[in-house]
This record gives sequence, C-alpha cells and structure tokens, in this order.
Amino acid sequence: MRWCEAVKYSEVVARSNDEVAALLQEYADLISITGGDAFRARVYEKAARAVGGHHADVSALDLKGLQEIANVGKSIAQKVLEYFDTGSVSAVEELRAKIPAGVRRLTAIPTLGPKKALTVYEELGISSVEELAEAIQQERLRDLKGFGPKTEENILHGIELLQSSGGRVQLDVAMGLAEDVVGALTEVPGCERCAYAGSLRRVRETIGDIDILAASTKPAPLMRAFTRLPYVTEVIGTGEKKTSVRTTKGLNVDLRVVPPDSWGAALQYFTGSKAHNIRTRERAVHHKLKLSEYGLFDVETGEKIVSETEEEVYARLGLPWIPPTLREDRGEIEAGLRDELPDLVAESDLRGDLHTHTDLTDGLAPLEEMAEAAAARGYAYYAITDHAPDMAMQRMTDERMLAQRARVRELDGTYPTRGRRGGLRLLHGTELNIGPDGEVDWPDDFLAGFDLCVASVHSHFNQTRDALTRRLVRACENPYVNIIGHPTTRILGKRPGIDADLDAVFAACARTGTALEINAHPDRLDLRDEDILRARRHGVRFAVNSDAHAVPHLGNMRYGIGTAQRGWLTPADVINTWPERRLRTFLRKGRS
Ligand code: DGT
Ligand code: CA
Ligand code: CA
Ligand code: ZN
Repeated sequence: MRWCEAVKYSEVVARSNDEVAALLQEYADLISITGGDAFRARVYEKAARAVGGHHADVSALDLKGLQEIANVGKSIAQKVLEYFDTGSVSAVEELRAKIPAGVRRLTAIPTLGPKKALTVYEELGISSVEELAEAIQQERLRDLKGFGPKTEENILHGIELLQSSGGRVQLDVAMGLAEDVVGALTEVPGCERCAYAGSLRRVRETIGDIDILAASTKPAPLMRAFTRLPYVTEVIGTGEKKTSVRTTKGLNVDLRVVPPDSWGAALQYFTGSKAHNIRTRERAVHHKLKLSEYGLFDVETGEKIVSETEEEVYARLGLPWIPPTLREDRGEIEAGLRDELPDLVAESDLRGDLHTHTDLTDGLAPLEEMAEAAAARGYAYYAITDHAPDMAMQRMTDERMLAQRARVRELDGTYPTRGRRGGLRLLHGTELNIGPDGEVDWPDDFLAGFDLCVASVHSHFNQTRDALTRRLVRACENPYVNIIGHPTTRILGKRPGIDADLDAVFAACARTGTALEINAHPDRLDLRDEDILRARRHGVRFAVNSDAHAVPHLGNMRYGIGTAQRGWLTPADVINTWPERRLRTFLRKGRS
C-alpha cells in the first residue's frame, strides 16, 4: 500500500512540475521566436530546468517557496502562481497569440532552435513539421542565410528524433501520410486495389506503423514505386510480398502486395487487431477452415477459397461483416453471432457541430467564415461557443458576447446548406469554464440567453479525486450546462486526463440530461473509446464536436466519429445527429 501511495505521489509531483517546466520553456522559446531579449529567454530556460528537476511539488509552494528554487525570481514565481490559479499565464498567452502553433511546434525539433524556426517561417512560410520535412526533401532550405546541406541533414535527423520519441504518432499525422501513399500507389499500372489497414483503419487514437495493402498480380512495380516516394528516407527491407520503409515523419510504413483473389482475407488479417484475429481464427477452425495472411483455406482439401471481399470472409465464418472500428475483441464476435452489432454512427449522420470558436476569442477565423464553411459541409445547424470571461486572456465581456449574439441572429438561416431547406441554423452558445468548485462564469439570468452551453475544465487539473468529481457533477447539475467539453482534459502525449471518478460523472450526466463531448481534435480525442463504452452503459448522450478554432479543424470530425464508433455508439446516442427540434428539446434540459 505504502509503495502504491509513494508512486502516486511522485507522479503528481512530476505532473505539475513538468507542466510548469514546459510552460517556462515555451515562454523562453516564444521570447526568442518573437525576437525578444536573448538574455531574458535564457533566464526562463534555466528556470524551466530548475523547476522540472525540483524535488517537491511546485504547486504546493507559495511566492516565497517558489523563489527558493534556483533561477526562479519574483516575476517567474508570480507567473507560476498565476498558472496554478487560473490555468494559464497571460504573458505567455500574449506571445502565443503572435505565433502560429505550428511554428512553435517547430522549436521542439531538437536540432532546429527558435531562430531557425522563425527564419523558415518568415522566408518560406513553413508552419508545420510536415512542411519543413518536405522543404528539406526539395532542398529548399540550403539557400537560406545560415543554412546549408549539412543543416538540412541535421534538421531532418532532429525531426526523426522528435517523431520517433514515444514510437507512436497521432492519428491525423498517420492518416495524412497513409492517404498520400494509397493515392500514389493506386496510380501504379497493375494495381487493382489499394487501402490502408492496421490500427489506422480501426481508427485507434495513436498509430505505431502504417500498414498498406495492395492487390496485384505484378508486385514489383508497386514495390519500386513505394520505395521511391519522396518522403521515404530509408528502405528497411524489400521483397516480393512485403516492403518496409521509414519516412520523414519518423513513421514506418509496410506495404504488402497480395493476389487479387485473396484481397478480402488479407485485408481482414492485416486490419487486426491481433485479439480480434485470434477470435476469427477460432471461428475458422470451427468451420474446418484456415485463415491466415495468405488467404482462407479449406483444411481438408487445402484448397484456397476465393475471398475477394471481407464480407465473403466473415460470411464463411458465420458472421456478418464487422466494422473495423469494432475489431478489438470487445464483444463484437459475440454480438455478430447474435446478429446484434450496433448500427454505428457515421460522419454522414452528423447534422451539426456544437462546439466551435471564432476570432472573438482564440479562434483564427471570423464568425462568417466559420458559418460558411459549416454550411459547405452540409450541416443543418451550427453552434458558436466562444470562451467565457473566467479565462482571463480571452477578454470576454457581456457586451462582446451580446454583440456576437446579435450578429448570429442576423446570419441565422442565411447560409444555404444541403442539410436544411431554410439555410443553416446558427445557435449561439459559449464554452464556460468549470471553476474549482464546479461554478461557471455567468449567473443564471445571463446563461438563460444562450441556446446552449458547453462547460469545460481549463484549470486546477491537480485537485483531489473527490474535488474533481464533485466539480464535474456540480457542473452537470447546472440547468444551463448542456455538454461537458473534453471531459478528462487530456492532451495526447502531453497531459494525462484528470483523476476523477468518471462513473460518478457519467451517472450525473445521465440523470441530469447533460451530454458528454467526444472532442474530435486529434490532440484530444476526449472522451476516449473505453470511457465512451463505460458512459454508454450509464445511458449518457454524447456530442461529437470539432472544437474548431479554424476552418480546417471542422474536418477533424472524422476522428471524433471514429472514436465514437470505437465506443459502439449509434446515431441515437449522439445528439448532433438528431433533427433540430429534438436537439432543441434536449437543450432545454427540462427547464421550464
Ligand atoms: P500499431 O501498428 O501498433 O498501431 O497496431 P496494428 O494493429 O496496426 O499492428 P501491426 O502493425 O503490428 O499489425 C497489423 C495487423 O496485422 C494487426 O492488427 C493484426 C495483424 N497481425 C500482425 N501480427 C500478427 C500476429 O502475430 N498474429 C495475428 N493474429 N495477427 C497479426
Ligand atoms: Ca500498424
Ligand atoms: Ca505493421
Ligand atoms: Zn473549446
């Protein structure tokens, strides 16, 4: 017992100290990127290292205690306190607002550094690691002042280091690369079919490597084309059946080429998961069949059974086709045998997006552009939910919110959309901050003016389990809170979810008619699949939302839908697939 407690305690220490260290380091980078005082940047950098290595939990220290840490002066100590009080630091937010997030991410490349990051952004407009890798491939960096072929090589190595750390990459990174590879291979003469399989097809939240499958009677041209793709940095191995490469994104890609008559069996095999495959192989044995990566065979005659589609394979096993997002051995085989597979929610079922931002707060695009893009996606309704005043850096006021509402009412129904005859319905909402005690930004009479309220935790992540649970339950009990935004607040690879009793929160959601968000941003995917499965058993409703801060983010819905599918959700479970009237009734939350 004591040992467990000790482990838990040190994890908590590590968590808040790491958070502060990362924030101070980011501030140092931002100072350098924005051309600020190099000496000042170094002061923050040193402080970051000191805090990161501090033996005790910095969130428990006061101003005086903080200043006792090496390299931490009064002004830094004040920023740390501000961070624990409010969840952010206004000085950092101010600099963040000046620099695209992609450029900041460039500084995370070990060999690049802030100065060079700014140069490639200013000179070549590069604002993401992917663009940078591409520019190096095209040898566009070497002509910049202070760069050369050797610098290109170093940076490329840095990108590899960055992206191979942790081994797995985020869903959107893998998806972009896989779609590119599939597109290129489909063009190769003799390619009859090409698709991605593996964890990517199952839409897992992170991807270890990409598995591409092609069907052809002539593998050689496909293998050759594959190894010559521009973002391939190394050919790990190549043969008649399989070729593996490393890419500039630090991600490995396997290509397997199979004869067209075993496409279905191969796709089934390489989609996995391993656990699901073990179960399907059992079914095969039961039917006197053998299922392997080489196809489906009759055990007695050894004859290969033509299986051009997955449907044929599953049918031979006595099963309906099982959607890839369910293939984790979480009961899908049993459900299939009983013919009780869920009718999964699909992206085409979505009628709207219920959590989005504009440039009134930290979004990049004005309301008009976001609404126009939403209409182009065919939505019937669309909610604008900018940040509420307790997040101080957003400088929200009642007046600004009401002025936005007036504009929303003016634009309501004016954007033609496939999804609705009268034009896109605009809902005016907000994203409230759930305070340390579960309170939210505005009094009831002001909240009553919104069509819907999302409420999210944005600060005080390290409260006790009881406090966090009470806080979320209290937010659910607020009659104006309709959706709990990114419920666990995790950031993939950066911040773990908060430690709350989720079952208690799920029960409160079901009891109060509060929906849980499935935040579709690939950095979050929050709730995650396993939590969705649990919440569903409590009878909770869900909202799959983009949390878009810019027009391209609206397209992240595909990742949210994949996650919802992995949680076995049907359209009936997801409020933003419902017709507008039904949605509006839900949003009344039983209020009179
Ligand atoms: P990842 O790459 O870690 O994100 O996850 P997966 O699921 O893509 O795994 P990967 O790339 O190792 O293999 C792709 C699929 O191939 C896997 O989902 C199922 C199949 N597979 C690979 N190795 C085995 C195995 O030893 N047994 C069985 N039954 N299937 C396997
Ligand atoms: Ca894989
Ligand atoms: Ca693989
Ligand atoms: Zn938001």
